[in-house]
Amino acid sequence: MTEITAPKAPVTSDEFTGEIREQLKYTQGVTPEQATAADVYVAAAAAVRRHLVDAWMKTQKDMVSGDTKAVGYLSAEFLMGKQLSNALLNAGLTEQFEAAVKALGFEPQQIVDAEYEPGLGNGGLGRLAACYIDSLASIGVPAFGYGIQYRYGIFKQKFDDKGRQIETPDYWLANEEPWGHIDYNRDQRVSFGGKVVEENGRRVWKPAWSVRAVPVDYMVPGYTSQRVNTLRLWTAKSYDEFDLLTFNESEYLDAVKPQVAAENITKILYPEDSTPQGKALRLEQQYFFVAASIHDAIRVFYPGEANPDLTNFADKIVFQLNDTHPVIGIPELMRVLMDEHGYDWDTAWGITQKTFNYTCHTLLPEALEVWPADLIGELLPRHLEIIRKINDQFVAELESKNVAADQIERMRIYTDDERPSVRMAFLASYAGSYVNGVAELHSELLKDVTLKDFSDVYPQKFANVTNGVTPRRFVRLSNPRMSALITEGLGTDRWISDLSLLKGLVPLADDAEFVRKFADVKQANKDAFAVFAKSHYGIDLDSSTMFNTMVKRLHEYKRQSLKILALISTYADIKSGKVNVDDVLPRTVMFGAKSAPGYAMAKLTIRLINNVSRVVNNDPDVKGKLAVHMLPNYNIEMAENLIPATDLDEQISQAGKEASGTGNMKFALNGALTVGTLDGANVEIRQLVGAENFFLFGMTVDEVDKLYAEGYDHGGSRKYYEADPRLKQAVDMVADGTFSDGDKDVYKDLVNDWLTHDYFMTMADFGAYMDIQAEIENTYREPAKWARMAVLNVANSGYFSSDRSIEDYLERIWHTGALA
Ligand code: 26V
Repeated sequence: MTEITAPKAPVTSDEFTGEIREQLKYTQGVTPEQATAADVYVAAAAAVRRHLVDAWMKTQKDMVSGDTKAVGYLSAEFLMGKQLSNALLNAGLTEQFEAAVKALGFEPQQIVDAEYEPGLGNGGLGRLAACYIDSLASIGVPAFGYGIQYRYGIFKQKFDDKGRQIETPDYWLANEEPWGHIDYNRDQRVSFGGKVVEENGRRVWKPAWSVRAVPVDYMVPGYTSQRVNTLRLWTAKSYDEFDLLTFNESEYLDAVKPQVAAENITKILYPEDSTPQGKALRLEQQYFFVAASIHDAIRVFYPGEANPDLTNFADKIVFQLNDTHPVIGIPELMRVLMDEHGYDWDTAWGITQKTFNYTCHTLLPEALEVWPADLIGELLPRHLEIIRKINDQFVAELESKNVAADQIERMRIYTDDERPSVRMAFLASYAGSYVNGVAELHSELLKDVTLKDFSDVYPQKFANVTNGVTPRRFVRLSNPRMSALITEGLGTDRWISDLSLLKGLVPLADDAEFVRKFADVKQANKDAFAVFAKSHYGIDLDSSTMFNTMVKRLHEYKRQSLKILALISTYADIKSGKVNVDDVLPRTVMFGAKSAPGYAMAKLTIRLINNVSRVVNNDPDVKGKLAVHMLPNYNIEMAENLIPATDLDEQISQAGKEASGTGNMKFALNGALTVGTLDGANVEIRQLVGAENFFLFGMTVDEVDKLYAEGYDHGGSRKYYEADPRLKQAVDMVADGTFSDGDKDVYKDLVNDWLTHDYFMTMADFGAYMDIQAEIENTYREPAKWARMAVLNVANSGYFSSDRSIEDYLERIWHTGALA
């Protein structure tokens, strides 16, 4: 018998219908007859929020009164995705909702579709933060997510008639947003600029201007845990003080300038760029949200105390720094402890060190934030003093440990050169208790390469926590057909909160009936995605072909260009008759990727993909065999629909460059097979699902290093082009205007890079990538074998639940647990 552990129904369908009607009437002011899908959506959201309030309040009360340490997850990005289905699932109200909206004359999907997706993140880093707060609540760990409520999220992507990416603003707050509760009574003052003066032997910061940080609270309900945590996103408001003098001189517009500037702080999410520049506004954003959050934590954990004893602060809350973006919180906590609460340096340092930990999400040294010291000095003069003092203490500590002078020089937090700067990753590595990477390989490389100097001196600080994804959103909700089959196979739905139970599916991989059902589910998901693609993008997909997907941010290191070159090669071979068209495995290749607006090479790659798509899809010679689509505006909703419909997933980054990847986990958990390199979490996925169930190709980290040592990126790639006729033909077709109406100039920067530089070694891995395709196609031609491999991928991927990641953080880094 199937054991059901989902939350018990708190109300009947009729009662819930009544609650929605009430919201429609008293909050929206519309009759059920007048109500549109958007009205019902807002009413349903308000109704489900009411069901969460008691658990939310109890969680907060238990958190403050109990002795379980809370987690403060500081992140500049939370890529939440739509909220309604998730909130309904966790509140145990899904069925009541469906019945209620039908009673009101709507289809549930219409109501879900009325929600506008909040895109408050760039990619994996922001989505990871969202998965982690889901898991914290589901495990019952008291936690705050602290971040920024940007008025404009990640841009919306369109393509122009030449296939180029066009960015349009994402004004996600244009319509009513029923989830966030703005709490004007829990605001914080955040100050900037000015100078530091000496007063009675103390350094006193006299800021020049202040901004009002107002929290917008989002409930984060746990699945079956009866716990509801808080995501507190700060929005900037101006204080009502304006320059009367200027005003009296009747220059009204000048007088309101500071107000406008204040509110600009949270106006826009910065797109992750090809190079992180020292943009003043970005530093303002970072300081704004961490300063507000630190003060908020003190207010929450020492309620009403004028002179709280903050020596136990680190027993109340531990802050996780999600990449370097919140690292300015370190000197801020030092300043708060010393300047606002009177602690001496050493006491403040002891508290600060215990409070912070740092997660690094990259390996590329150029992606680690470095701020010009003069910019910090202008915006946060007191913090710069503190940073310099931390640096002095650090250098003295290294000297006392007899660290060599050149190593000390490399490790400096504050670089004392012509243009001094502050290295945020180094500040975090020194000041925090732990530094962790996000997959085993990544953590090893952090220790051996990126932060080697630090791991030499402080080996005990380094830890690994392999990323994970929430099984609620990315399996249960996004793949209901497969979820039902899993529950049937396991005889329980407890896997939703204990994903390791998927292991129980392993024996079913040899049960022909189960494997057939599994294949049927995949086919149904593909059919459903074809309908989705038609309605959302106006394209026709042939769901009888293999669905081959590559979705992720566009970066050279991820190597979308490897995939596109391989496609061009296949296309050319069919056209030239080199391969018999009847031998070609019919495939639909789908890309989804946004490029940073200022990243020229990435944008050119998007243009190329669009034009390969145009040429291939309009060529009758390959019809029914090959179709290529660049789906616009890749976001969470697209991922939720496309991942369950995918047969083959591409994780083809250059080894040693993708810190972890989380898309790779979502695909494996949804029964897609992976073609991938030994990079990031691919390594662990392959270990767990079995090498025989993973299509591995390409160079290893060591092989990559060896090629660099031989000078590959200074002309070495040309050799591969000359040696492999398939590669030569593909590159030549890009160069000769086949995909640009004969214009040879359009892609010349791309071609030139491939042949002279090719830092990420697309040319060198091309042959291996083409070779593995034959194996993939042969396997796919045996549907039962493919489906069996897919079942084994699902069965062995339970490890990639973000619940497991959070358990690892609790044990290795936070040293705390769930509320009683
Ligand atoms: C920034 C930059 C800017 C300079 C050029 C190259 C580059 C590459 C990456 C980044 C973003 C770094 C932060 C980030 O988003 N990391 C992602 O974090 C995910 C969650 O841990 C992880 O799965 C991805 O592998 C990692 O790229």
